[in-house]
Amino acid sequence: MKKTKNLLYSLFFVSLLITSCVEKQNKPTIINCENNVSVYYPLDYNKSSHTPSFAILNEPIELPKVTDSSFLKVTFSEFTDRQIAQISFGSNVDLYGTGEVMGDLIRNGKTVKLWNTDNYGYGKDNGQRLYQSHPWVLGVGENGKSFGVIADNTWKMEISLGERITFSSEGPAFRVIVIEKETPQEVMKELGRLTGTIELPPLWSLGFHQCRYSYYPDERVKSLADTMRLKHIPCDVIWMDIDYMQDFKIFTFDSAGFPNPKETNDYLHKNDFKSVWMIDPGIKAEKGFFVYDSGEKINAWVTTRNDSVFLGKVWPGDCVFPDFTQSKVSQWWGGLYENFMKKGIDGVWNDMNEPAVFETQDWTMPDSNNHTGDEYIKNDIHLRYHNVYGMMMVESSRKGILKSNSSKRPFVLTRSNFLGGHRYAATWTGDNNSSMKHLKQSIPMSLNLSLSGQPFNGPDIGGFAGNATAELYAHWIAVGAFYPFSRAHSTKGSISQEPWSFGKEVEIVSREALQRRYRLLPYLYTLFWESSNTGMPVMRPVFFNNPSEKYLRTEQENFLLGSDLLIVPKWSENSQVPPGKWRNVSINGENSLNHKYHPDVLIRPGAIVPLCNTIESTNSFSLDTITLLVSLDTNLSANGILYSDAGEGFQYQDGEFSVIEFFAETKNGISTLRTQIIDGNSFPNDTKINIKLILDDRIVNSFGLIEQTITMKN
Ligand code: NBV
Repeated sequence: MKKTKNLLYSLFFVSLLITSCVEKQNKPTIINCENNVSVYYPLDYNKSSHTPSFAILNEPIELPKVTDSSFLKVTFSEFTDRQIAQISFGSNVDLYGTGEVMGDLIRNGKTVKLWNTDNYGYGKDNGQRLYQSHPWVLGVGENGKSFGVIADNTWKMEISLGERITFSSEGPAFRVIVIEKETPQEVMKELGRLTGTIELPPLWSLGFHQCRYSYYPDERVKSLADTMRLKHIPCDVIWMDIDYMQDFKIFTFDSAGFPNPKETNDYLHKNDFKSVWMIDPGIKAEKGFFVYDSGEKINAWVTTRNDSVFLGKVWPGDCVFPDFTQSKVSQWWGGLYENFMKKGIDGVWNDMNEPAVFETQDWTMPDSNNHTGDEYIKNDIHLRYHNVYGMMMVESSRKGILKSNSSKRPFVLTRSNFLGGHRYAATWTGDNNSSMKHLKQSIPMSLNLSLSGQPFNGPDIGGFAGNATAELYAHWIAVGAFYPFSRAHSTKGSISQEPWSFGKEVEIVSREALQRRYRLLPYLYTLFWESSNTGMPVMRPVFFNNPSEKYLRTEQENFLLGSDLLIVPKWSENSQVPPGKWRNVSINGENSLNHKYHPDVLIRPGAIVPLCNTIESTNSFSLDTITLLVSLDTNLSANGILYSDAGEGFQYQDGEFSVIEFFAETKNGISTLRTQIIDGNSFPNDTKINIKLILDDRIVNSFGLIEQTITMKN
């Protein structure tokens, strides 16, 4: 009796608590749109707290009739301190996405904080909040039928993935956009339509990048470049970290270490390298420093709740922070790149843009700080703009860099970003550790970033914090050659982590690994072209091959590069390979099967993959001779595609490109290969083609010219 009474009391108090916390449960207004997109608005939606949308570039187009045929149910509820949107999706759905996260590829049961955080070694909060925020979930049902959900909200938020998807935000009520499609690929393409896709990157940025915190002084940079060439390690880019700056002041050069950056860049260019230099958002608050003085003139800074300029400590000491919510500030910021790029700089690295602020409780600026805004972006507090601070910075950087030289494709790398920010910058996954754990983690992390609309991404190869061992580095470079963004980086004070730092064996592994990447450039570049057209990721989870095969859904060691190559790292333990005869291929003469480090590369049955010759820099990239890896399917046929253009500049927008399709088939023991130029007007018509027809027990080699029908006897 006493027990029942107690239970009744507790029930009474719980319901009291619930009713006092929940102010309203409300029924959304549903707008059905084209392409199976629906937008759900909560009752208290206030447009001005969320527009313009940072994630959405192309607003969904409303349909005249409301159908509400969705199998998903979206509900909103309002608490005193938070706004919640919940999406019920039924059972047996695997969830992915949620951006840059630690943990498994499958996100069911996980909670992620969307609060961009400088998270060294992924140590804070168990890595459950990292440098970027992507309020996006991809759901894949039992038969492959899929959906995607965007919470169109920049305010501080949490996503938890239980029986329902719950977005819980500390800001005002927000809208939810739902995409429903037959396959996950279709969902990704729709995400690409709504958020926009990447711009075609310069070809050189798909090469290998060598970085360290920091190569100093310029002579060390030059000797690094010399060693790369001397040892024939394929490499395109050398990176300058903060120590090139004078007293960490952005847009300046250390007079002792980098007295003549133009000459350093000329040297790199002469040796077929490009250079990328770092720019942080924190500006030393020092009268007489030209960046500070010019920003001061236009009141460019983020202010405190009391309207005084906010000062925060970063590398140079007390700093001010550009307030990118004002267009005049973005333009001023973009303009700073003009003289900078004139020093022969090819690309820019925006770091610390969460923004990271030292000696503060949460390593960033206060939520209550003020962003002035203008007629486009509303004045509001930092809690609203924190997650898009990095995105606004890279948008301004990219536009400024493009303006400084409108005939070159800008390359910007960013640490912080937001859903949709792929339009402006490629990304790396911040300060990982030199550990096997983080090498393995890099695959699901890059995959979920890719599934969150960020195709151009990769981690620090070798690991940033701590010291790599020979074993770790060899494994990492061997797999890292297949990341969409392939850059080795390491921190100050760690041992050297160049391809030759761990002895002869690892040097050879590194060379071979990067030779594999460089030979795959025609295929890789075609994938980036596809991504820039459709939003499809470059690096894809294995289940993309066959979304209705449940056993592929958890695979997070192997991954697909495009749809035709499966990368199987040597450390993978439970390799799940899609159905059909995926054949092991040698990309550059190597035999991965008997190799300790090189991942196996398996080609999809029915695929034709184009390769170029072995090169050490994309400066020597040419399609005068190509090699086609041909793997027939059970119908004894295969096809493939190759996109090519100048690899730089924008002439491709005026037709200076080509798209070629290849078809192979075998009939009565005779195989034929046909090529067809299907678009564009700039393919060299005397391209020589080497064909490698990969059969179960041997490879049949043949050759011919483009546009000829080539026959071979099996
Ligand atoms: O600029 C120095 C580093 C950089 O190398 C790294 O890649 C960034 O993630 N930066 C962070 C600041 C300090 C790190 C300890």
